[in-house]
Amino acid sequence: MSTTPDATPAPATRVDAEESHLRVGRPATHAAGLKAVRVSMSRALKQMGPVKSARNLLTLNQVDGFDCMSCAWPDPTDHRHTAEFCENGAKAVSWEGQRDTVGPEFFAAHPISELERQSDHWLEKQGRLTHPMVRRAGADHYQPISWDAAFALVASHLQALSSPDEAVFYTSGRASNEAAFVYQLFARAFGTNNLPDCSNMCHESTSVALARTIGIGKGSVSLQDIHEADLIVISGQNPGTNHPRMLSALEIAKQHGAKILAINPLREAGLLRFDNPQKPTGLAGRGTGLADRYLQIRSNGDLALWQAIGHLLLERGAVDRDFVARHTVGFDAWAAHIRDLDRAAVVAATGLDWAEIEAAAELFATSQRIVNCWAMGITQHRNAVATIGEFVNVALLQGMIGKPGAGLCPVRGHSNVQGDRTMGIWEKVPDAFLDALGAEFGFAPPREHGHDAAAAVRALRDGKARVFIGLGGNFAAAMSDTHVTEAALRSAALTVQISTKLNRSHLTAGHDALILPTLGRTEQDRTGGRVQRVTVEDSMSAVHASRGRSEPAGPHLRSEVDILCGIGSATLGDRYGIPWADFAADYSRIRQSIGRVVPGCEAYDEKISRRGGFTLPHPPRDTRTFPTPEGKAVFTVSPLEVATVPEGRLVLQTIRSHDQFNTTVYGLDDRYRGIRSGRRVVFISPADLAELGYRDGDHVHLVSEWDDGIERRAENFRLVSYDTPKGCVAAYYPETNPLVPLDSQALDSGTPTSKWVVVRLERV
Ligand SMILES: Nc1nc2c(c(=O)[nH]1)N[C@H]1C(S)=C(S)[C@@H](COP(=O)(O)OP(=O)(O)OC[C@H]3O[C@@H](n4cnc5c(=O)[nH]c(N)nc54)[C@H](O)[C@@H]3O)O[C@H]1N2
Ligand SMILES: Nc1nc2c(c(=O)[nH]1)N[C@H]1C(S)=C(S)[C@@H](COP(=O)(O)OP(=O)(O)OC[C@H]3O[C@@H](n4cnc5c(=O)[nH]c(N)nc54)[C@H](O)[C@@H]3O)O[C@H]1N2
Ligand SMILES: [Mo]
Repeated sequence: MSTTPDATPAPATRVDAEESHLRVGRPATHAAGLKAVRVSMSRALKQMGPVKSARNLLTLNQVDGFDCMSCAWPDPTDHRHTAEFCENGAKAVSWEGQRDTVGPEFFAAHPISELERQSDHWLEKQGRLTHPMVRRAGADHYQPISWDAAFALVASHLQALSSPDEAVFYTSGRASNEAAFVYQLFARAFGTNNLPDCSNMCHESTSVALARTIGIGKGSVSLQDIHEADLIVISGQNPGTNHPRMLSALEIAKQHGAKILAINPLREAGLLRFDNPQKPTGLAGRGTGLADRYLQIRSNGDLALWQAIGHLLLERGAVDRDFVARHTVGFDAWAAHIRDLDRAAVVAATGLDWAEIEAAAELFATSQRIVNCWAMGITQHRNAVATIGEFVNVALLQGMIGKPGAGLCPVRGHSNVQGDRTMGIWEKVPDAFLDALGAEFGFAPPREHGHDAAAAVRALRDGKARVFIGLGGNFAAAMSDTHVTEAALRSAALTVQISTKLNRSHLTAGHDALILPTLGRTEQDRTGGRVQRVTVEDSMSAVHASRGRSEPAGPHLRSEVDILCGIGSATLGDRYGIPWADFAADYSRIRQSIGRVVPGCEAYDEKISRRGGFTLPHPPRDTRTFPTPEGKAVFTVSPLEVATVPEGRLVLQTIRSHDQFNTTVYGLDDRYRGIRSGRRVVFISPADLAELGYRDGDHVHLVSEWDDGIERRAENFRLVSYDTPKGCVAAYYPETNPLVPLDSQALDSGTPTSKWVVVRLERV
């Protein structure tokens, strides 16, 4: 066995000083309540001051305000509360609205070699980036640079490449539709489809599975469907933390008599009970019970569980025969496969009793309107695409697509990740999109598929890519195999980060490196001397406008659109006559092109001007038509495999705390799981503690083992005895990303298997 050959400082040196105060208490049994209001108000006041707090929080998610950037959950079209946000939305807004700034003096005082040793929490906490900065090859400091010189530097690096495919254009899912459209146009006019995005690490498995089975890679429900469902299934998702506004929708459904089935290895507080802080009963701490049944499944047991549910439904004839006959293909093969299910294998894979599974199937059999929700606990597994195929199988069996109160509901993460895809941020965008793009702008877009996130790392690592541009996000920390990813970025000729806050990706600079500071969602965008608005799409395909109100964090900030048009113009000049300056001066010009290029967006500028925007077409939802090659929805057959780990090893899932947004660590608490002032914890079952000879409070190193024989390490975690199935442990990301091997990816979608990492513990 060898260790990772890399000079990167070990993450242990990046531990936050506050971590020495780590305290562990009891996990909560309900979410939100008065405490959530207190936390959001105190964060807002501390970071933004009273005036900005009021302005920002009152326009959040209002029809005429800005779209919350904390998740992709939809806004209600009617009955919006004055405060249509949640604790974590308020945290995201406060974080962006922070008054501290990071400008030239900061970078003069702090060399990169010093910043590298700071934690992710510390880095972002320093404040908003205010000036374009450059790090020239060999220097240890970032220095100020003018916008024009920055654009010229990008252009000269891009022009020096021997092929456009040596450039990688990454996008994080906060970029607006306008920015995303301009960005993909630029990449393709430059000559490459290398457009990896955060989706590759997130819901890619969903997009692949749904495109293959129902013909469109998006969910099939509206918010109204959730309200009207009589059974809501929530697998691999922690909405109390990551989509708190979803709890309000669940509360409405419960009041209408819905049942909730939660499927999760951890008993997450937000799935148990909700005290709605927007209602007096919630503030008084009574609230609504949520999950009626809780299947505490073993990690990755979902495929087996859903095969069992399909099997039991078939056995009792709970089948919508008319739907199956009219709208699907492949039923017979699937039914033959599922009939002789190996029950013992199901019990082994899920860790559940057969009786529990039967009771869950009973819920399905007796429900008329079923909505099935899922997130990262499903998508970030090796067999994720197959598992989501099983979700679809069960939905097709019962005819749960394209009827009120029913459907498939992948719950997206980043607030505009779905919109970015619609706008063509996709390394494998369909030819029809490229045809329309080429026709609109008079050029022949490249046809060869580009790199996804993992392929981009490999290309950089192997010297096949030389320039990395990040439109938002924090690729260095978000991507798997931290040491490999960081080294890959460092080997680039140029890295460019278009960002709001300082993060790890600014410190893994290529030979030359640029930080280009941009406006956030909350800020007024006055590009071209007029107040501009942008548009976004939520998890349920609803598109609407977003307009920030607050004063930008500094006078030198530019909007994402403006920056991208600057790069486009500097690099391509007037090649193909793309009107970069006009696009930046008036975003309506971009929307006119979107209207002609993007399917479903005809008359775009007009439709987004309507109150509340519009919803994109979704043929399965709208008319039960399935745009697959077969013209019908497709049952898929997958083998039932029981994933096992070697003796003495554990399966680690890497998750979010209640006090972070992805790699942005707001604070060191995870209130619902009973953790205060620390993040380096491993949640482990009492049975594993006993079997491996440890006690709660012991400290360990985590060592991940993978086929390549390289040992990946993350140092110094406190063991926390926790209610999790035996063999399944959990710890926070991004600290544990050094453990996820780059090549450990979901089949067909390439998503890093962030919820399945085989580890052993080593005593400190
Ligand atoms: N406040 C806040 N909001 C966010 C984010 C954030 O970081 N902070 N991130 C945004 C983004 S980009 C995304 S993608 C979403 C993420 O939203 P989630 O998917 O809710 O995020 P995770 O923390 O990864 O939680 C995964 C859940 O899946 C469960 N799980 C793990 N493995 C399995 C399994 O094998 N089977 C089952 N059934 N369950 C499993 C875990 O116990 C956990 O409850 O949230 C978005 N919203
Ligand atoms: N181990 C493990 N790894 C994971 C996951 C996991 O569950 N486990 N989850 C994966 C998932 S689901 C996702 S989506 C990815 C997230 O990957 P990313 O989207 O790349 O990461 P974020 O942490 O959301 O990016 C944070 C940075 O975005 C910048 N930013 C914030 N707002 C704006 C804005 O308005 N404009 C611009 N231009 N920049 C802005 C700030 O500089 C901030 O530092 O991580 C993935 N990685
Ligand atoms: Mo995500």
